Amino acid sequence: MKNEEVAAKGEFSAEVAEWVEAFDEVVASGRPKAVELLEALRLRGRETGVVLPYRLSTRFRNTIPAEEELPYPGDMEIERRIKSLIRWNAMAMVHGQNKKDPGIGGHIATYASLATLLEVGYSHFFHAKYTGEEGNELPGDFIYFQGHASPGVYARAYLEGRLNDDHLKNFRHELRDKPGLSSYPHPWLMPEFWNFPTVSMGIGPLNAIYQARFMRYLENRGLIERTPRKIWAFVGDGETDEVETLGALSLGAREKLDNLIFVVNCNLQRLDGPVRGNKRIIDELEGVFTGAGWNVIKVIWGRGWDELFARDVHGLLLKRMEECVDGDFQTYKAKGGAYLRQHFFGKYPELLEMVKEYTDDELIHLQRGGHDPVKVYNAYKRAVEHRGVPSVVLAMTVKGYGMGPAESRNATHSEKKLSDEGLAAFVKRFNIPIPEEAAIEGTPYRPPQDSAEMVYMQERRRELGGYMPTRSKAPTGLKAPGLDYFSEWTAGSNGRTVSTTMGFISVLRHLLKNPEIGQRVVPIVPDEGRTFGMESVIRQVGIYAPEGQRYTPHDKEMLLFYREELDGQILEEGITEAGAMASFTAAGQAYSTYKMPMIPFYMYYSMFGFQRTGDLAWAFADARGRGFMMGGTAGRTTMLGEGLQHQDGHSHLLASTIPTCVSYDPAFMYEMVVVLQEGIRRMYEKGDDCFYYITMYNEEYAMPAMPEGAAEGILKGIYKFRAAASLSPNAGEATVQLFGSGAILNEVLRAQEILAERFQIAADVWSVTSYTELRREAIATERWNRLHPAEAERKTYIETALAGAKGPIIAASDYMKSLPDVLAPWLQSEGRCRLVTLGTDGFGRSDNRAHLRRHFEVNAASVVGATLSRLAREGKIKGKKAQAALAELGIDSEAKDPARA
Ligand SMILES: Cc1ncc(C[n+]2csc(CCOP(=O)(O)OP(=O)(O)O)c2C)c(N)n1
Ligand SMILES: [Mg+2]
Repeated sequence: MKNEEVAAKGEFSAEVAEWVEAFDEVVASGRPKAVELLEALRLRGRETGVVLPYRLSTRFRNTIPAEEELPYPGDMEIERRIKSLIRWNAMAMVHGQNKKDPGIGGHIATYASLATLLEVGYSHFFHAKYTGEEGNELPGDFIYFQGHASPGVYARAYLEGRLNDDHLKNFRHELRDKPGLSSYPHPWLMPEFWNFPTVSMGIGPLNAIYQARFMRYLENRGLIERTPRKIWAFVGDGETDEVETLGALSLGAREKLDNLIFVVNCNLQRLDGPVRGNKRIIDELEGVFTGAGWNVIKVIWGRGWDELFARDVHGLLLKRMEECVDGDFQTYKAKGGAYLRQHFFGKYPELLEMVKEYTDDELIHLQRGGHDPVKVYNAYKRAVEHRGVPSVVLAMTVKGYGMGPAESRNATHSEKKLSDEGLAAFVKRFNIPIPEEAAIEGTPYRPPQDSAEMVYMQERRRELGGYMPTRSKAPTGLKAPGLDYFSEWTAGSNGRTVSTTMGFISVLRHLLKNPEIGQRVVPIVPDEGRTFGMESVIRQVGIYAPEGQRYTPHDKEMLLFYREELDGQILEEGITEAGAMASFTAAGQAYSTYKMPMIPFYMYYSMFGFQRTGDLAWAFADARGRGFMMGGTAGRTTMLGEGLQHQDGHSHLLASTIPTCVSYDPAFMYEMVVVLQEGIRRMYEKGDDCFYYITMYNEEYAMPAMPEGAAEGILKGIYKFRAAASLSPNAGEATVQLFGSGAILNEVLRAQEILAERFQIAADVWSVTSYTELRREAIATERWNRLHPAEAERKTYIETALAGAKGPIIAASDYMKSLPDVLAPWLQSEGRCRLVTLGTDGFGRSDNRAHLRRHFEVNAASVVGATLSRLAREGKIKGKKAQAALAELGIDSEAKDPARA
């Protein structure tokens, strides 16, 4: 730029213009030199006290200047054809289905905006495999797709021949005789296709970050080879409002995750309207990602604008763009070329002049960057090659691109079908060779296999290692240790008092040493390692730290110092249960994604588990995740002191809502190791797609030895722990049954003694390890009975287990009453429910266990009181006698109901 031109801009004085001209000359001699000069000036400025205001966003234009772009390596014309065919088939699939089955739904506008961003990836970047230097095969990339763009992913798979017409016909018709396509990415429903559930917004991006981290973890631990593979996460701009999307960005830069690429599809719209009508989402995201230390690549304008920018010597075009907010950009797209000319260019006569040779149609077809393969290619190439930190591509697109009048309108998101004319226009615009009637019917179209576009498309995928996504169902192939491996815990603690948490940590240490599976164990903890007594584990296997330990820990002289290692085995997440769940997810899927079965044990405050990150647990199940969630400091009355926020009385109910979550509430260590052994066997030897939730308490008591033959009952959910007769030989047959779970089993055992000694009532005590498993078995049996009325009725396990056990059943646990109540249908006698449930409904309090258990009415006295009260109702003892006994037991019959207090 000439000096006088600069001055003519009116932005600079003549003196400054001279400096600018000198700078331009430096730029002309080479950009690195110019960077060096600016850096030197910045430093000099700081020394002299001249500091510029700090800004995290740059001008509203592409990060990569046009002159630095590399030419496109593919055949753009053929790729455009392929993209048009995919656009059509996605549209035909959704449209056709809604015509046949009104209201079945599906999204097309999102894929319409995403097509180029995905297709450039499919043609040039997404590796299903890599080839190593010796021609050896290396594993491929992971892709997290925007969930509701799945019609486009299916449409490509259809063109590729992986899906057929029946699949397309059965999009959102999963329950028909032919194979169906699930609405969104669900590995549970399409286990050979989808890898990562993403449609609950925010979960995909969060999981992608921790996936990238877990990949490095496996590499640094030497379990997998370091390869060039990438993790691509496609994210909606509206989706960035979810805290999960942006909340973990800093981990990416901190751990130098240059294997991670985010592509944010900035179509400026979400469901109800613009993402940032009054601002620009791209500026905001640039600031956020830059601040988090990511490499940001903005792709705002397509090639059509390059020429205008080149002519924009006065910087007026950029200025005009920066005057606009996203709401304006949407309006321009929606209203067409004439409006754009009048309202955008028309503001400045120079701009109007600049476009005087453009027709209105040409103006409106000046593309946004996310629809220009050249711009997208260059951005991806930079992202892939960037080293040291993750990259984000912020690509501006149009929601509903190509959908004619629906483009850019707020209603686009819910556009499931175009009008008949719209469909006819679509096939015309995108040159799909089918008759108009077929278009109106939403008929898919696949060109002959030997057509140029099909040959090209197959060739590109061959080159990049095959089709994507594909999910591997690799066998797990681990051998679980037998129960004898856990004999230290099945033998009991010999009177020594321990908690199940302490016990579990010792089991964990033992498992970490196991020659077969020790290396596969992944302890995960969100800053509660010390709460659970993990110091010894930290010493034993170290905390994973990609930079090792760059400082001398202050407790270095201690035996159990804070040890961080490059190949440390523990994932100490810091205070993020969501992040820890994401690590758990990456590890729990590793048997499929890395063909490397890993056994995560995620230990956390049980109150901050399903309650806080329930949707991540749901996605974990959908992803066929395997592993152990270990809910520590469990039980509303066993977790003393902390009070309302920490005392968990419902995680077992929440766990029961997830179909593949197998949950247990063990009281004793032998129960826990029986469950752990079976869990490892089922998930890692047998290959069941399930995961385990086990609660751990911090109350210390003596652990008994495992009674003979208890294992089956422990796993099914119930077994008799102490019969009345074994308490006192002349007790006679029990007339009452007591159920206890977790730490509350001890209260129940004391109640059994009080009933025998003070009231001469013989009661059997049962340990209920899982109400949820018992119920699942019972409803399955009942369903069978319902569907086979002509056959002999089958008995549920709970009924079989209790056969011959007489009298009312008093159940107590540290969880809500609705947990034992799930068995009520199978615990009836003569038209009355035998079950009396005690539980911890209501908000917690800060106090000690004795007071908490009295308050929630789950202590031994309350179990005795409930028994006597029930016997009185059954006419077995006098009501007055029972009432007096309650008083003697210290029970205040007029106390406030804890469920409402
Ligand atoms: C947690 C969650 N909340 C709400 C939704 C419903 N939903 C589906 S798509 C969508 C809008 C998405 O907007 P954006 O992220 O900008 O994606 P676009 O379709 O514009 O590409 C919403 C709210 C969801 N899927 N997940
Ligand atoms: Mg959007």
